Amino acid sequence: MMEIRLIKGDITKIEVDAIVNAANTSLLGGGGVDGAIHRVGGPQILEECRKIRARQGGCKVGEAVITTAGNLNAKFVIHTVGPRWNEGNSNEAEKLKNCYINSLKLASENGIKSIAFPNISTGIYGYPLEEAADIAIKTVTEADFPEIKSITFVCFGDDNYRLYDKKIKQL
Ligand code: AR6
Repeated sequence: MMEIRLIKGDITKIEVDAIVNAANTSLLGGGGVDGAIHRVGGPQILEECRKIRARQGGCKVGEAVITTAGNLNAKFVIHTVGPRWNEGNSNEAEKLKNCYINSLKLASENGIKSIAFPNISTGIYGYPLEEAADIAIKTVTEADFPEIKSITFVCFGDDNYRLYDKKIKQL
């Protein structure tokens, strides 16, 4: 039985096997949650991201890669790249769904039992909060990865927290 949890706050503080990063295709860091993860996690994460870049040239939108987690409480960071909101004209919903599925798939392949997601694409990438929340919750509840026992949504802002709280209670 998979548990769905909701926490308001900073994902770098969460104690789970893996936290997910809302990265960009370069994997070289940025602002928002990506900036926070690299800042708290330390240089080891970026070093591993550079190796992945050398091997496969970054990460495409909707895909995910995994590194260790440096100084974070988590054991791994799963870096996924959300879509930039383009008024719904660029297949954003499918791409956002793929972020959650591919992150869970990678987690499952790496023996991860607990994972925490930020609200991918809803910051700098401008995805409308309600649509993004619907996709995130529907995708993880319908996903079938029996080894993953716990999925935590970590909401940084009040608006996202309230939305998730309402929607998760309706499940
Ligand atoms: N913990 C949890 N959630 C956070 C944190 C944190 N410490 N900080 C911000 N958020 P964003 P995106 C929330 O902008 O929209 C970067 O430059 C934030 O409130 O981090 O996918 C990357 O390198 C929002 O709800 O990611 C990319 O270039 C959510 O995390 C670009 O931003 C996502 O906001 C990706 O944009």
